[in-house]
Amino acid sequence: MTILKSLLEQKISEHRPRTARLLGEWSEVVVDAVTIGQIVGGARDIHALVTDISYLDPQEGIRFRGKNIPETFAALPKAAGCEYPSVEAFWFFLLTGEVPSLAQAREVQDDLSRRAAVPRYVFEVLRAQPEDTHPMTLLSMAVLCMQRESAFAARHREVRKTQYWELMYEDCCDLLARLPEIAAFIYRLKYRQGDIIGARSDLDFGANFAHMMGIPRPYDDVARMYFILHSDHESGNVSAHATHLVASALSDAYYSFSAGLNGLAGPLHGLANQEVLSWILHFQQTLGDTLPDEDRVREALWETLSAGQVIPGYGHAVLRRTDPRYTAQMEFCQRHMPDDPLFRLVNMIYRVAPRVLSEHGKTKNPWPNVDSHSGVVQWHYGLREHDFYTVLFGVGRAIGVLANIIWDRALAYPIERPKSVTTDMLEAWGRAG
Ligand code: AMX
Repeated sequence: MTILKSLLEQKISEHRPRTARLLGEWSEVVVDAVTIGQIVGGARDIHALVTDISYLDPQEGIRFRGKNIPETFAALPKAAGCEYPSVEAFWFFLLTGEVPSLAQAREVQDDLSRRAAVPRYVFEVLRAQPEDTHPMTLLSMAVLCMQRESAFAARHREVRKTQYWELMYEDCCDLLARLPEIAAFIYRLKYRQGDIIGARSDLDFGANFAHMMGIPRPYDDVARMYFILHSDHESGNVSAHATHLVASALSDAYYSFSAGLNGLAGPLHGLANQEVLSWILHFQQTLGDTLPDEDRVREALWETLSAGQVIPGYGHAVLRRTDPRYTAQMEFCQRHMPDDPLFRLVNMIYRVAPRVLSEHGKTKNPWPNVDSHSGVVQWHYGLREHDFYTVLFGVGRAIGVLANIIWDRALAYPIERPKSVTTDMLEAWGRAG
């Protein structure tokens, strides 16, 4: 058994009594009240889910296992010559809450490498799709068609409920390990005339992805940074919640993650990074190469708002400050590409947009989210096909949501089934005050 799996087993057995106590002693303790506004308004802010993988503070942003983004990057081990920790080190950290040594991260890398071979039929399924199929549809399809490989689906009836997590763990590791090759295949099939670059088993997750994309250094570090930043944002966002919801029916990791990807493909969620870039490029085209002044940016923002559109990359359902995932990418750009014209334009928009959105007066959060920066970095390193950007988000998101569903099975969380009511009922409660 790997060190990761045996440590995870230990952590799970230490954690189980805590869940048992919550259910046994404190089950009836009231945590939250629910208003009509929340019932009609997308369950916003209702405290109704539990996860220990990450927590999103509205002011401070995300913490992974208690560490904010700079602390996470500083704490996790980095291989020689790398600016960012490996995805493998981060996977170990998300699953166990412990910072691995470089050797432990390397063991995860070897384990994932052994699992990484993508079945041939996946490529055949992808090649058979019409040329204009969206890359997110291809990614979700690739994940879904591997469902026949699921160890959980095949064997969960043969084991005790307390062992379900082990089968889920096997599926999640297999699935995660295959994603870089599947994503890079989709990219090169669609945008590089099918000129596929084979995987290398000696490289870590980020470096292997960069290699298969055909993009030189420092894109390996861009990939590591990007996947870690996009991994998890607690449990209520659409992709995490959809994955958890589907898994709660004892559906396996393939069914569950494919569902999460379908949610990520929505323009109000993951697809926003594609939309941001289209919006900025359109804006740049109308202005030419020169950096516009603040008045011109303000005018363009108002044009979008007056047309009844949202400013993509701004606003958030939970956050009420600049997203630290935005800041982390901005800092990367300051170090590696300070003079990039698109980066300078994004900075200019950042100076103006929060004030415009505040004057517009609708959004509860006028500050940028992660998506308003991610496309700029990708564009700079030559990845200019922006309908691919949500695939990158999806590969990163897998790390968080798959860690979550392993723990869901370990703690035997039941099938999710909130109660719905009718409009008549709400009106009656409304009238009664
Ligand atoms: N531009 C213009 N209007 C905005 C806005 C923006 N960026 N963000 C929110 N609003 C509007 C909403 O459309 C809503 O208007 P309505 O009352 O007419 O329907 C009003 O402000 C109140 O919305 P909110 O409570 O502040 O936000 P929300 O929780 O309902 O939605 C989000 C959050 C992210 C969907 C929204 O801010 C948005 O559409 N942003 C642009 C798209 C985007 O960047 N999405 C990516 C989010 C991060 C991610 O998941 N990857």
